[in-house]
Amino acid sequence: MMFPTFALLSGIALFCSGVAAVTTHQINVSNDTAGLLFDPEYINAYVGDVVVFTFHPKNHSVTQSSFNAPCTPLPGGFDAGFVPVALGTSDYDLPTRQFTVNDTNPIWIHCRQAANTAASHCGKGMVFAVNPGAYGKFNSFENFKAEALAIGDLLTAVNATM
Ligand SMILES: [Cu+2]
Repeated sequence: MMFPTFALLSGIALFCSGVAAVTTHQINVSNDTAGLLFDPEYINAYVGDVVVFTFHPKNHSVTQSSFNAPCTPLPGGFDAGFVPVALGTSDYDLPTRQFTVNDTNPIWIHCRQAANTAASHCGKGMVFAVNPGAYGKFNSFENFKAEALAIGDLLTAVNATM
């Protein structure tokens, strides 16, 4: 009588260990004070995890770019488009967009509002990443954001001379 019970229990254990837990990551796009930021700025995620973006006022995008060109949309990449949100919108009514992580490669994201102008949100550091390189690696989130800010500085300088 003991053997069937044992077999059943071990079968349950195998089932549990074989199912990867899917995590849902909640990301704020801007905040209550209209900050040009993603919160958190980056996450580490597994294949199958879902990344949900909640849009705060005023008007932002979640647009995939690349490490080498943080503020340029990646051809064929993920792009939520612009999601305008009225000031004063209740937290319960904030719109969301989401995507599923398909591999463990870094995913680089920016807001393309006011692209290529001195007001570029990306150029002011509104960038986000999934699975960036670790701190100190060439492809760290810190280096990605620094490059976005450098692009912003350049756009501001160009604007000042026109
Ligand atoms: Cu923005």
